[in-house]
Amino acid sequence: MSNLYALFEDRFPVDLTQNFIATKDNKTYSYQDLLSSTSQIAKILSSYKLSKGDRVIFQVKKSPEAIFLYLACLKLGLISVPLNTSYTASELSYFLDDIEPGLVVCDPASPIIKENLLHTRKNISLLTLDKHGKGSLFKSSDNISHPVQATDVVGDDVACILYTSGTTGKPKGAMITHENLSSNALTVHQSWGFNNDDVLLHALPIFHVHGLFVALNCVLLSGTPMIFLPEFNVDDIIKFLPRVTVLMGVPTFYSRLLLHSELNDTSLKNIRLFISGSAPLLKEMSDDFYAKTGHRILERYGMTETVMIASNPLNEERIPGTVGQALPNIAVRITTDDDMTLEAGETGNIQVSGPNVFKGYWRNPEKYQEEFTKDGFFKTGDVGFLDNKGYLTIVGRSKDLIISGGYNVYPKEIESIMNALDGIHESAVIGVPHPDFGEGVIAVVVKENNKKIDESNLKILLKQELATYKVPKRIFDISELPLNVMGKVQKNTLRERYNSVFDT
Ligand code: MCA
Ligand code: AMP
Repeated sequence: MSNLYALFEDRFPVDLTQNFIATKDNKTYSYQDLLSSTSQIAKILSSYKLSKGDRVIFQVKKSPEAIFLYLACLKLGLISVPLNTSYTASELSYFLDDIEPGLVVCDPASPIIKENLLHTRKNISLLTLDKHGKGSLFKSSDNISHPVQATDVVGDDVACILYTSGTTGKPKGAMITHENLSSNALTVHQSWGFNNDDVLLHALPIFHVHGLFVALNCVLLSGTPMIFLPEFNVDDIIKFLPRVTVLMGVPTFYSRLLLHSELNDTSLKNIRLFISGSAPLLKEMSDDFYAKTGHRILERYGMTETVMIASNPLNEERIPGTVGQALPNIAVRITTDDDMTLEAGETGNIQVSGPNVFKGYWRNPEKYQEEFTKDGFFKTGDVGFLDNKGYLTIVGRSKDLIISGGYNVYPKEIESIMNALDGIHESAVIGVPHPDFGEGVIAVVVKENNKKIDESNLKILLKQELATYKVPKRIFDISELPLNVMGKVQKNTLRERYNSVFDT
């Protein structure tokens, strides 16, 4: 079975009246609703003369209908390209040009509409979908009567393109296939013991691997319900926790939960599993959470290009500070810079191979070649070591990347924008410890001719270009950047100097 949607459909509960989604305001959608809404959207999409392999961008708020839209794309063999809802017009322009979609579905308040971004870009259809699941997407459905069959796809066909940046600062579209997703979905579903009694609390965004694939796949393969919250809000999490068995989140979810006075036996009464990923979960935090709740958070490790790579076990020992062992059928090795495999205990580059590893970067074959070894392992850009039992510890990254609250921020992208601003000679963007987001983004700038730069004005300017989570939380003046003998900015020196700016 190659189409991921067909795999899901095969696992739906026999009784289709069972719940698939319950929303924050207690609206429910059954598996029957999923089937009919997905078919209805598939009919609408097919009336737009889209064919297999065409791209559908969606930049929409989180709603059950957004999930049905994604499922309809899978069903038709269309390639979904979900985009962060906080992207600005200039960020969106890049994606529109790079991906050349046949259709864009966006929120009515998106810059795509407000700034008329499709005006000069021809042959792109536009539909809207708002946070209530309403919009022009549904307007045209009434007079379409023909039924729509799932499109035949082979496992190697691309299901989704998700953007991830790089050291060049230009986002690259990672092409993730039906096989990547199906194999990984089956693996984590089994490894984490998902079963008919589970109810997932879903509070993640649905434009990334974590919320769209990892969480949703486990629900759909079990044919069970999820409580689907529009965003993370710690009071809502506490309110809904007693109704669920599993929560998946980034470390910030757990640090905020730990501070909540109502994290107690009542709120935890039905929970069997807390899962964390997308960013490092500090050992101390894991220990504090264990001490307070009796639950050892299961930490796992993944990437956009590889979906899930490694996980702490469900039933064996979960070792805090590690991301566990390679998942079944996935190989993880540690190497030197010239790809020689290192022994247990030795620190080096983390490389991965398996059916989970993506197909390539959209229209960027050179970049794809660079990221693989001669024998076909993907270079993650993460640095770590394996112990004798195969547990992986991530100690850092060779890539210049900041992970803030589970979102990736690429310094190069921000530096390029800052350096082009009037009055800035050069800049360096770094991540430093942040009590809530794990790492907080800060910028250090050298001004041109001692011009005065106002921090808040600079942030306003940056917000016009960048999604808010990328905008440095603090900006510092410096007379010159510390350079090494090669003329490269010594970011470690800067990180040491500004290490405690977010201390409370
Ligand atoms: C929001 N802001 C942030 C972040 N989120 N700034 C830095 N880092 C963030 N993560 C900005 C807001 O725009 C706002 O800016 C200000 O910070 C305060 O927002 P706040 O209300 O505190 O934030 P929030 O709305 O509560 O969001 C925090 C969050 C959210 C719940 C942690 O960022 C989140 O849902 N993160 C999950 C991301 C995720 O799903 N990552 C998975 C990637 P202003 O005040 O200026 O307006 S997939 C992946 O990494 C791999 C494959 C994997 O392994 O899973
Ligand atoms: P992304 O490019 O958004 O897919 O982010 C992938 C990156 O997130 C990985 O390369 C890691 O650097 C990081 N990451 C994901 N899970 C973990 C984890 N459990 N611990 C540490 N880093 C993680």
